Amino acid sequence: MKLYYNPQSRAVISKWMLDECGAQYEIVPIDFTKREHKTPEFLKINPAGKLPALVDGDSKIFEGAAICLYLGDQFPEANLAPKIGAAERGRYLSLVVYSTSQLEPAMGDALLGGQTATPQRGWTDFETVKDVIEGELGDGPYLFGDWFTAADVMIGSMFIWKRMWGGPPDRPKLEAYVDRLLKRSAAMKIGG
Ligand SMILES: N[C@@H](CCC(=O)N[C@@H](CS)C(=O)NCC(=O)O)C(=O)O
Repeated sequence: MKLYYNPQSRAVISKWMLDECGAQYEIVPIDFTKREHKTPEFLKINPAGKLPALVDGDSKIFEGAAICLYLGDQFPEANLAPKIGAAERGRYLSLVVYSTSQLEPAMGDALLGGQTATPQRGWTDFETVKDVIEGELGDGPYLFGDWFTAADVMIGSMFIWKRMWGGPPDRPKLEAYVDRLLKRSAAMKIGG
């Protein structure tokens, strides 16, 4: 497997997932300043010209959520994803997709200053998203109780990123979740 990577990009999330899977992989460094992510060769891997991107044999996967879902299924021995047919599968897929479709843009609006949420826009405001995540976390320690899954990689990475970005402390339950995630030996490292 090849992970197209820049340490200052969302590719750090895919790297975290690869490490949790115990995967053997090669890092292909991408220099944004040289626009290596816009070359014709790279656009054949990710037509959107963005990181992360993963190549596994003949499979080319882009979008961080898709990469996480793909790896969760490719490494069943890592036990990071409910199997097809399992009762938890639907909620698992929902949480992974939610991470980039609602959590990430809502967090972006809150931290970077965005438009006011409208019901038609597709994602809500950050406080509502936090209500949802807190509810899904329940008593934890992870989104599926004691079971750490790729949903924790995708949802948790957003809150880890927020802490490292230097945002104000969040709700205690979410900060405690970040503390737990960062104690994992494979935990995401930004800039590493
Ligand atoms: N929704 C995409 C977002 C990808 C994305 O925006 N990546 C940024 C780096 S974090 C990028 O490659 N930016 C360079 C550019 O768009 O030119 C995902 O989750 O994979």
